[in-house]
Amino acid sequence: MSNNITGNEVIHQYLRHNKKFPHVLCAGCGHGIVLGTLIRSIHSLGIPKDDVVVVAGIGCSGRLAVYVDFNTVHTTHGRALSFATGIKMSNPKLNVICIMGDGDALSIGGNHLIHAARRNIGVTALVLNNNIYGMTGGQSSPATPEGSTTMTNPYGQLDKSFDTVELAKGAGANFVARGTVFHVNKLEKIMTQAIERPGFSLVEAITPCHTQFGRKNKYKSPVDMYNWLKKTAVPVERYNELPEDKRADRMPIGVFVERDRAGFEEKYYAMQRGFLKAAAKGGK
Ligand SMILES: Cc1ncc(C[n+]2csc(CCOP(=O)(O)OP(=O)(O)O)c2C)c(N)n1
Ligand code: SF4
Repeated sequence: MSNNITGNEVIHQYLRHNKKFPHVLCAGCGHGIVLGTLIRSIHSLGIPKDDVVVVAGIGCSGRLAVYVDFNTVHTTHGRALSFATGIKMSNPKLNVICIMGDGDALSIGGNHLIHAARRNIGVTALVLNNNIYGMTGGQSSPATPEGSTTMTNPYGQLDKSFDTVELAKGAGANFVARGTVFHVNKLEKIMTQAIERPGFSLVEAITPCHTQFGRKNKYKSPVDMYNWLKKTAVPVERYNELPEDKRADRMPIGVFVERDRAGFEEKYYAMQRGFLKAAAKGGK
């Protein structure tokens, strides 16, 4: 894979051109930007395609796995992290990257997310948060903001939404970050750091779904949604200095946690080596 190319040429080297296109994403969808960012991160790290496994659940976000020429698994809704855990355990040398929507990761797959973070399995989890179930027609997800309108909450969402970053922090992930598809260079940097770090890394990528979320709320066009990201997102360092009353409509982005706990697979194989050594010496 040549490193002397730039821009779109990089992305084109990693796509399954002859098999899976045209893609299914709506015009203005942010998911493609996340995929481009992921490809550029992997390219900049110089990781060979064969050493990457992309595991995705079901959803518009889940479709991303089928477009890229890595080892890919397009698996069941909510179970991407279970498959990813198995793959990482069977071959820890692989870079295993999970792509999940907010419905996929926080609702049906929420339990897997908590425990993957707690276990600190060496997987990079990308949560593509568009605040809605995009593929199935705009049902509320656990990331749908309180008060917003959706197909299943036409009079306004009453539940408080999950804060993905706080959830992953609390569950014990080694690396937790948030970016947006508007701040694409920052997102790429974050993703690169996430892939490099051992143990469980979670990147929440805020990505607009105008089709199912935006137009039911105050965003008349996809451009309005990107402007919303531009206006709302603030680097976490600046956010922390804001007085409480100025934080309400702002969303911190950046890196929230960088820990150095050994990944589960590292601990498991170290334990196994210990047993084998003891057995070779005639012990138990
Ligand atoms: C076990 C199971 N339950 C439900 C579905 C239906 N389903 C497919 S995609 C989806 C939601 C997708 O939303 P999200 O994960 O947020 O991804 P997005 O489409 O927004 O990218 C649902 C409920 C399914 N395919 N499998
Ligand atoms: S429905 Fe939403 S998430 Fe799905 S492709 Fe369209 S804009 Fe993207």
